[in-house]
Amino acid sequence: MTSTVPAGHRRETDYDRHRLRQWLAGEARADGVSRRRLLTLLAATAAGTALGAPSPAHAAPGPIVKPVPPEWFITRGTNAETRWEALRGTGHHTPNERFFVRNHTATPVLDAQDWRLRLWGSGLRGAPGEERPVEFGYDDLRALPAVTRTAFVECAGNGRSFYPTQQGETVPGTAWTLGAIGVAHWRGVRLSDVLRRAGLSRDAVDVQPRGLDAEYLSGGESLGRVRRPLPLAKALDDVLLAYEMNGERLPPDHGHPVRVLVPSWVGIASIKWVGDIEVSAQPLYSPWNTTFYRLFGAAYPPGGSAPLTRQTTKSAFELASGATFAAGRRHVLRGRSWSGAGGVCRVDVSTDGGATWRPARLHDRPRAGTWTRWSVDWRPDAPGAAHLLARATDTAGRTQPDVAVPNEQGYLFDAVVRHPVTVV
Ligand SMILES: Nc1nc2c(c(=O)[nH]1)N[C@H]1C(S)=C(S)[C@@H](COP(=O)(O)O)O[C@H]1N2
Ligand SMILES: [Mo]
Repeated sequence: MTSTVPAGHRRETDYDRHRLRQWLAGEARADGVSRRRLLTLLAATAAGTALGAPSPAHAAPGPIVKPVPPEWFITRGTNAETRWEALRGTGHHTPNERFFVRNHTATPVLDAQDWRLRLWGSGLRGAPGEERPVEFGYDDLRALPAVTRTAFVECAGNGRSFYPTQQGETVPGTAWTLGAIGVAHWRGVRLSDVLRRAGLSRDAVDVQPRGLDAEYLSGGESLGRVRRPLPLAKALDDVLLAYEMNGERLPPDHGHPVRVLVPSWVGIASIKWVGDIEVSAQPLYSPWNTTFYRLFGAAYPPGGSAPLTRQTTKSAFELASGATFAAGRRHVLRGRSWSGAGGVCRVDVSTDGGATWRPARLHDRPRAGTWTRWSVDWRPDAPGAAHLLARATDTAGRTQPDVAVPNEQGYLFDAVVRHPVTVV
């Protein structure tokens, strides 16, 4: 299938502007933007081509603070993708040094002692218009009951490059292979504890955390600081405000001093460097749940799907693309599979391009929100090119398909990936 993006919108900035208009139209209908404000924003967008220069806030030394050596990472603009071969032998949790980074702009370096988290909005108790904001410092959070959880953070665009390479579909955005995921052991406080202490009203429906990183420019237009609404039901369920990652203070690139951690959901929900949380008695909208992180395309309603929530199911080999294997020897192929709908409880592997399949040995108990490691033996007999495939099934009964249903922005690729290798 070809992209349904109109031909005039193929350039990314045009495309973003097109989407911004759709977003504004949708939000206007949803009563969020007055007609006058809408016209002002559209006029600014039309003039937006002149606004390409980065603002001083974007002029940091680099978008990422930690070293991103080429043996561990593929850098992609302001982002760094983890190489799957760099996960070999790393255990269940991804070391912080090797964890992928997805930055809309650049990592801000913040001091925990100066940091404040402000909760505000119509979903807090108080007379209408007089809801009082509540602030927490870093030490206030550390004094609350601590909880820990193993969970992945995975970008909704992980696997995007396989839409073009396996399915012939053109999609804009970062061309991730499968390395926009990492699993960590997080420590922090429950968002529900903080919301209750702030005085949650019975009318609250949405909460919207916002990052302290710079405003995000798209097509020359500022979309404001990165923020995305969470329905209250999820916010009260298993969401953390995390201050530790794998037993260390949260590193700058992953949200120091505090990030939101939304288990099993698309990575954009896990707002880094959180500075404030709007608690609202009305549904909230931001470009990150309207323009972006919805599915648009032939298979979806004209206004797009509902905002993305859970991740799909994927599998990856702990191998470089094009890895070589000696013919006539026994090799152990290792990989990991994960899903946003439950633990992965079955993985089938093919070493002959999908002709025959056999079950892999699983090395983790299937658990929701994290991956299952697996292995199979392989003794290739003839030299030549080959494709390795892995197909996961989760405890909710979902199995990876052969083809992913396409969407214009290339989110949620879930099909079985063909991993090229060479037998020598
Ligand atoms: N404030 C802020 N939070 C953010 C982002 C961002 O750019 N700014 N990127 C989001 C996206 S798209 C993803 S996939 C994850 C990536 O988390 P990581 O960089 O710790 O791997 O963070 C999310 N939280
Ligand atoms: Mo992401």
